[in-house]
Amino acid sequence: MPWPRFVPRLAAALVVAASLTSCTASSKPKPAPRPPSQEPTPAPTPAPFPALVPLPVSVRPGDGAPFAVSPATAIFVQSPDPRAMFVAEFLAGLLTTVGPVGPSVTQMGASIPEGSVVLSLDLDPAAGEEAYDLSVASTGVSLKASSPAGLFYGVQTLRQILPPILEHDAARPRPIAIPPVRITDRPRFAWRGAMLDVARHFFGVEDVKRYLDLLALHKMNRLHLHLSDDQGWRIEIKSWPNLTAMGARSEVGGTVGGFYTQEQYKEIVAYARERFIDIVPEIDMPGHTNAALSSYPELNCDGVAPPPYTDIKVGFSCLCVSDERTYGFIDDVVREISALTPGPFFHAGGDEVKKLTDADYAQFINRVQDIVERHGKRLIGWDEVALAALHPASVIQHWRPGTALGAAAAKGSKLIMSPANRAYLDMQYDPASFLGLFWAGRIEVRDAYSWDPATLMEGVGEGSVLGVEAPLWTETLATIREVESMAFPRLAAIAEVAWSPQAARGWDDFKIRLGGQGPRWQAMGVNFYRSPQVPWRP
Ligand code: IFG
Repeated sequence: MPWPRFVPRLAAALVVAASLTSCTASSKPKPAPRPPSQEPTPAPTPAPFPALVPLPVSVRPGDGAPFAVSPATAIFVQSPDPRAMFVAEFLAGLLTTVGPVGPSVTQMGASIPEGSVVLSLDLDPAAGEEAYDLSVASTGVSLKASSPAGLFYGVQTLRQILPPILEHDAARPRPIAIPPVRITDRPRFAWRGAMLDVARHFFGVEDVKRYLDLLALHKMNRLHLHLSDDQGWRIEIKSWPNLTAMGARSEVGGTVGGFYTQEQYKEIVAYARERFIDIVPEIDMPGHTNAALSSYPELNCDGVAPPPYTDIKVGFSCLCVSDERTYGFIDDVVREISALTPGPFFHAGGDEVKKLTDADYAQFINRVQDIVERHGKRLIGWDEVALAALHPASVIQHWRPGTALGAAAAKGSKLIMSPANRAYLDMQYDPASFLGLFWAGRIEVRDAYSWDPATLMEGVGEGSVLGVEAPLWTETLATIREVESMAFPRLAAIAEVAWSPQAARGWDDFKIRLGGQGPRWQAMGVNFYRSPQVPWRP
């Protein structure tokens, strides 16, 4: 059946039809039917405004007719920046209304007809680097930002206003009507991150890209890849080939592991950067190193390489910190990975070291800090690194509930907050869960949502907090669908903790908006946990 030629009034009719309330029978006699010309047009009661997560700073629904997207709709991006063009193309892909051809996209258009979508970078920079200003009216859509990243986040918000069915590649509705609204927004924290442990179980490039897509939808901008541990070394190091030739052969449970060639790692980095996400590589040291130690005898103090390890204990492995060859190894690894990583950070791990004195541990971290900085990166470490003489540029990632880091903050260290009893997505939801662990306690969605990173820890206020990150350790997770079932819906909660103003956040409102994400996640095929705490919209 040929689709009806799309006309704006059809969109208006759709909105009105969708909002008509059904008349209820009343005891009063029915008034005599009036001639059609006098039938009052029912005032359209606006449907509840689409559910937005994370909550923007300001959302003011407009009045008047919606913006009607049609095959004639054109997108203009009034900046020569190629990254702004990527955002426009990304939006065009979402707004495809007729077959495989989406709206036209013009960069630096000379004349812009009414009824267009206009992206521009002329928002006052004082609004914030990742801020955006979105205005939808029947006459057109305007999205302003002070950086391409801001444009991208404005498009993610617009995406959540669009019908979820648009996420289906195959089905495209006709027509699309976008309700009028004015949204001004900016993130609370600069670091809005997730960590994926690809060492315990290996996840290939396509799985990582899938995870990046889901992070991008929620305005998150950091993906920390845990690239090495006792069970596996997951990135090619050309100067130490056995790290992957031997150290990547297995994973937890003894199944086949895997690794990223440097070309594949660059592919992940590029895909992430297009979506304004920095990849943060982690080589965990001096502990969590059995995969490296089993690949090179000379990295072991006794010169004997231990066997590969496929169980899930921690703390038993340690590089030989008293042997200079270890620092040559670390220098090669940091050099090669840093050269492939445009982002400013290198994560050196530092967690769960049971084989060293505090003094030897601190001395080791101090040397690694120098190596990382020599290769142009800023060190990040799990919160044990606070024992070392950290430079102000180095970042502490808080993970152990109860750790006191106020003194480090007072000395100028910045923190990423990843409290294991709030943000560890490998923690089970409840005792009925069969995936995940529970050493830090069980975390339901409300637990992941109801905390403030700036008041969590004594002496660590807003100014000391770079932001929030949700680690997902994969001892018990072997597939991306299992990862999704642990990550969602809690990652959306963490995304709001990281983005939205604390004073505007509340569980009773959030759970409704979170429930509203269900249809979109279903359209995207996300294997999300239907938490009983959330009123999931069908
Ligand atoms: N702690 C270990 C991880 C992982 C985790 C599982 C950190 C920093 C427990 N270290 O979290 O390697 O085993 O929940």
